[in-house]
Amino acid sequence: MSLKGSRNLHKETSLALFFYLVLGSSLLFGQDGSPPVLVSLDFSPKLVNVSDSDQTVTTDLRITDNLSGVNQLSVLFKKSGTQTAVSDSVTAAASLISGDFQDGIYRVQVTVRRFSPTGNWILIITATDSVGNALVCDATCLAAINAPSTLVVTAGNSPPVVTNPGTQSNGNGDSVSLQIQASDPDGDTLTYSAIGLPPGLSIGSNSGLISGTLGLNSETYAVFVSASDGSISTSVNFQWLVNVAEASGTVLVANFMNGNNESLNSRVYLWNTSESSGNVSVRVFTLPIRGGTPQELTNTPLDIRTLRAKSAVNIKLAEDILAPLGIVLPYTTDGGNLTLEFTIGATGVGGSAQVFSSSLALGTYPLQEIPSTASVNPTVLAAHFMNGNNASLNSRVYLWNPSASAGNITVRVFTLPLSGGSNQELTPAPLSLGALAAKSALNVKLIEDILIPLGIPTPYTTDGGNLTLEFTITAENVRGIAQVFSSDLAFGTYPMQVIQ
Ligand SMILES: [Ca+2]
Ligand SMILES: [Ca+2]
Repeated sequence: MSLKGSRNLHKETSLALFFYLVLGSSLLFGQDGSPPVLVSLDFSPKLVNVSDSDQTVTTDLRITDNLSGVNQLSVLFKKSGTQTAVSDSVTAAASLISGDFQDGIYRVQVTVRRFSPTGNWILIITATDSVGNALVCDATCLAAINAPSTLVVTAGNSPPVVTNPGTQSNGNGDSVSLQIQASDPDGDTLTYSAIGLPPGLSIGSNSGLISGTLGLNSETYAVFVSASDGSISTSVNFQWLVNVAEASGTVLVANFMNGNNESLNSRVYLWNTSESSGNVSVRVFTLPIRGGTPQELTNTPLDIRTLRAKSAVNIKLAEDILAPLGIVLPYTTDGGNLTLEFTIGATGVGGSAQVFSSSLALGTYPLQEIPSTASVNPTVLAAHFMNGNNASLNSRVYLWNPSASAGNITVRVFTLPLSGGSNQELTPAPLSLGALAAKSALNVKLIEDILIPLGIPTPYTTDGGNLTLEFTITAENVRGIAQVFSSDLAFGTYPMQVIQ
């Protein structure tokens, strides 16, 4: 066979193969046995608020079908776990916006009615071709093509969500640009505001961008940033250190009320939250009643031990602290009350302390976290008394001034009405309680030191006898701690609070 003949034979074979494949496949696939295939999908919005009106959700999807083409298409959103659903079933012709029924882009809109149940609504797509082959695509199938499957239905106004940027640290003269990250679940437009920013910085009310150039002040600032949706605002607070090294020691304060007796097994549990180890030391202070002289019982901080990163230690008050300091037990001055200030000398530590006395429920308090870097001046401390304003209940507030300078204490007294009641201040002007020395504690009697001088008849019985007190300590860089105690009321005893 010639070369030419061989080439012709090859051409004929190829042609035969071509016809075989084309005709054969027509015969083989002459019946449409395949359901439509969902290629891609998206819907918008992903969250609807049904408080005020019906809400429309628009779904765009691309579907292919071999051979007969898409005929019917249904988009259904169903509240998970219920029968509640909204859907729109349309003919493909009505919703085809581009392409054809074998490869087309479709748009389907559903209406979520006002007052619909809130929660997550799951999307289900069904599509049928012209001969009845059906596709059903739910969350699993949608996930397989990276398509969304959950519609969030909400009602009412949700507050903005603001991400706390955490402690900021800059040098003098730095140029600053910090974007506050916030969003609103309802899609409301947010406006931003800030208080306490270091001089030179400001926040864009529409952008949430904090920018500017820092001055030469070396200080720690307590910054409060708020984002408002027009009716509700959400705030975050963080510290801004300008030319100040981050705190290397955390200060934790614990009060012992008559719990310094060895038999009471009084302890402090400390937790080092840092990733680095730190040296634990303690200073011991008296806790005198008003008029008494507060003083420190340690000449220098007492070293206790090194605390490893992410570690806890169980410190015995009598054996580990008071005995080594030569303090005779039990300590009976000032009603036997003591305040202890622990410092963990680790990097970037935020610590926790818990006080425990085995025989005294009132000696047990929840974990406390008290930042050592302080900047707010003055400090406001709030304390609540529930029916604890009777003289026989021996109600008191223990105050601690952690500042290195003395501060004047004032108090304002407010009612604590039930919801619906009107609240009011019972003090015509803040009542002065005198000065609190640096690093000192004070035991303030509610009845004798506050209510009687204010001329408030006791026991106070309006509003169920409940009162709120706001203490202010005017001192440098103070952060304060208040603890409420009523001897006969377990519920009158509260942990120390740190309130910036
Ligand atoms: Ca088909
Ligand atoms: Ca909102």
